[in-house]
Amino acid sequence: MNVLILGVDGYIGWPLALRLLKRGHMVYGVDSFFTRRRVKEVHSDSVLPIEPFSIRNKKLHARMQKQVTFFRGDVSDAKFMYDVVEASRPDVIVHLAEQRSAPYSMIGLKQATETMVKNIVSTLNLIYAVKDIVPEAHILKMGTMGEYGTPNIDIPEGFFEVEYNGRRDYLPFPKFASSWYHWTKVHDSNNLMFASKVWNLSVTDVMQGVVYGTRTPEIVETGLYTRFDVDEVFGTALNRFCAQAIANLPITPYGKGGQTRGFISLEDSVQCLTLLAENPPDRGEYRVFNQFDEHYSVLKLATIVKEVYEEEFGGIAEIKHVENPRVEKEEHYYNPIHENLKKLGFRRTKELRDEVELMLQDLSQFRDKILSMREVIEPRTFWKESRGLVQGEKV
Ligand code: USQ
Repeated sequence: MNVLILGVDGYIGWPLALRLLKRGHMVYGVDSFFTRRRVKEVHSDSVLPIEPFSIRNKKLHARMQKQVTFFRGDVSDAKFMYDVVEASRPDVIVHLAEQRSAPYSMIGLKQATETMVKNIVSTLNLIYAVKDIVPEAHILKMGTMGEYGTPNIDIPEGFFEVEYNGRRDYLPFPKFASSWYHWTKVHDSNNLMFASKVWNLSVTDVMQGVVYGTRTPEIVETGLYTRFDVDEVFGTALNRFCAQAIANLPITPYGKGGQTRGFISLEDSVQCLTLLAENPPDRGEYRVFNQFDEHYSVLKLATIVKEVYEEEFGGIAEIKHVENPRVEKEEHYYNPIHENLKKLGFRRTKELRDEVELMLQDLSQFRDKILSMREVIEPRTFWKESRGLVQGEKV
């Protein structure tokens, strides 16, 4: 297949490109290096070293005799999106090119606006480019489990049967996100569902949980890491906890730590996206997958990291409940259904504790770098304090 990956320089985009190349697909990739720039802006860096894309791609060629056909640009620019789709004529487009940090979107009005515009407009551009150029192509779009929020009932995969005032229907499940970022994904989902109906487009909307991990087999084979963020803006829970443990910094469940989310390893995320790309929906079908392996509370994860670190690395890890910078439930019911990927053949590749041990091993080489980042690791983006219009700032 011709696969176009939007966001090919990212945490998931890069390992996905390696996997699809290995499986014999032609891989086109797009990136504007937005994440690299914004991570710098918050004075942080990827803990695992990553080289500029052109060098990464050259090394990939030297090691795998294959590489990504790369286009540099911003997919919220419609002309650029059309040009790339025209040049690559994809069978499937994997859209990972959105601003993906909830805290970033909550820093202030400027960041909220940037997240809203870039995310929603990029998906709209993709919809139109596919409709006009490759109407049979499959749009494989990264959404998030965070679209659903944490309702006090089970969460189905996108749609559910509902009875109201004596009548029944099969409707989209209500969404209740908890950051501007997560809301952009809700808006994208609505736009995709509508576009699929009007123009008969084939869409897979992936409600993915929090991803963790440092490795996929291709990363190990090529020695070419993917980025790994642990700062409070771009780092995510389990990745941060492992970095905190290895650098002897306190592990930070926010508030009570009962916040429960679906989690999936990087390897399994790549496995799922590959399965979905290779098993497209019917023409005109809009389908939803809840993509995670297991759900855990953040306190449970903090405890697992502490135990693995103490058993395998011989140190002492401290768990410190810090003030929660977010507005979210810290104790709640959580039971999302996740059967559809299993029906396509998804099987977990590693147990969580084994993956945590590998992460700790990989991160142990970069202990000093993590320590030098301690200030940006501590939470400081408080939802309640999100900045409004600042004089002199261009929104
Ligand atoms: N959390 C802590 N301590 C930390 C960091 C986070 O307790 O040091 C808590 C948060 O308060 C939250 C939970 O962990 O309750 C998840 O936070 P996160 O930063 O790991 O993930 P989140 O902000 O939800 O976003 C991440 C990705 C996003 C993706 C989403 C999937 O950045 O791109 O869409 O995970 S999900 O969470 O299922 O919506």
